[in-house]
Amino acid sequence: MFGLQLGLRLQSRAGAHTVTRRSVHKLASLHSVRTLSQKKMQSLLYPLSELESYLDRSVDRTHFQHFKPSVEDMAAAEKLFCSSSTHKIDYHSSAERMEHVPALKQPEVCFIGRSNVGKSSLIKALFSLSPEVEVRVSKTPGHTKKMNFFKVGKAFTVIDMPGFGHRAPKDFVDMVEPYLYTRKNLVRTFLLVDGSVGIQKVDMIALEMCEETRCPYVVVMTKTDKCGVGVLLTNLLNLQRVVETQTSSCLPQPFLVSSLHYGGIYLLRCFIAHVTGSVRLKDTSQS
Ligand SMILES: Nc1nc2c(ncn2[C@@H]2O[C@H](COP(=O)(O)OP(=O)(O)OP(=O)(O)O)[C@@H](O)[C@H]2O)c(=O)[nH]1
Ligand SMILES: [Mg+2]
Repeated sequence: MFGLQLGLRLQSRAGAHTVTRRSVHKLASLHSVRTLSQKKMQSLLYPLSELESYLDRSVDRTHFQHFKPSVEDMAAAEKLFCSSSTHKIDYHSSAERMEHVPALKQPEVCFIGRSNVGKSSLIKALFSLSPEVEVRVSKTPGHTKKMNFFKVGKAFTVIDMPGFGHRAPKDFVDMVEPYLYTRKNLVRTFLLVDGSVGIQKVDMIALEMCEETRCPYVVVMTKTDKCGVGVLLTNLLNLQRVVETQTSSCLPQPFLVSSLHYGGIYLLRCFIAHVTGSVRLKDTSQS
């Protein structure tokens, strides 16, 4: 296995990913995470750092550290994801064509990926502190049929895209490509890859499309709770090698998330707040 060739030092396959179902729903906020043991807290807040401990010393960790804000920075970012009377988080509209896309001026971030990879679930987890925001998820691939726009106050807009691949809407390309190529206020695209199965051929096509747009994008590995540490590390190192050798606009650090257990959600909230210019990080070395 690729991970093993790189000196992967496997310890326990269980460990950090064991959070009971009953306790999971309480973990939406940083406040609740702070009540956990140091080890559990680390694994939820900084999933990459937690995985690092399984790697042999010889493995280059440079790309594990590009974005590592403090817990205080994450707490500042979290406030943006809490809806209030002065800061409303809400579904705004849906679009099937570029001409239906709303004329919003705020910075935008969009989520793309294979159907069923967990795009809508990830957005739902990001908005879990505002449960009144309705984001529809489904076991059936091809569920999200339109580009769905969610406004986060006056700060930024989040777009849930239909998936590509299996059961994708027929007009997927006509719908999504023009948006990615021409949307002026799009500040980041998040390309989701299933962390439990690793990067697939169809993900590579999406990666190439992201490269062609020349807009900055980030790879997010989803469903990290669905596999053991060994599989996850193998898939992660494989993905990092692809990003390193075949991309120029992609952030070298992938994000790891579990929308079920909230792993990595706090870090991703902070990254979105940062790239949309909604929070200023205290440690200015983060970029
Ligand atoms: N275990 C686990 N399951 C997840 C996670 N994220 C999503 N799922 C499941 O994956 C399935 C698909 O999730 P969605 O969020 O609807 O996927 P999508 O990418 O929006 O799919 P389309 O809209 O069809 O393109 C659902 O059954 C989710 O419950 C995760 O982090 N962990
Ligand atoms: Mg969806």
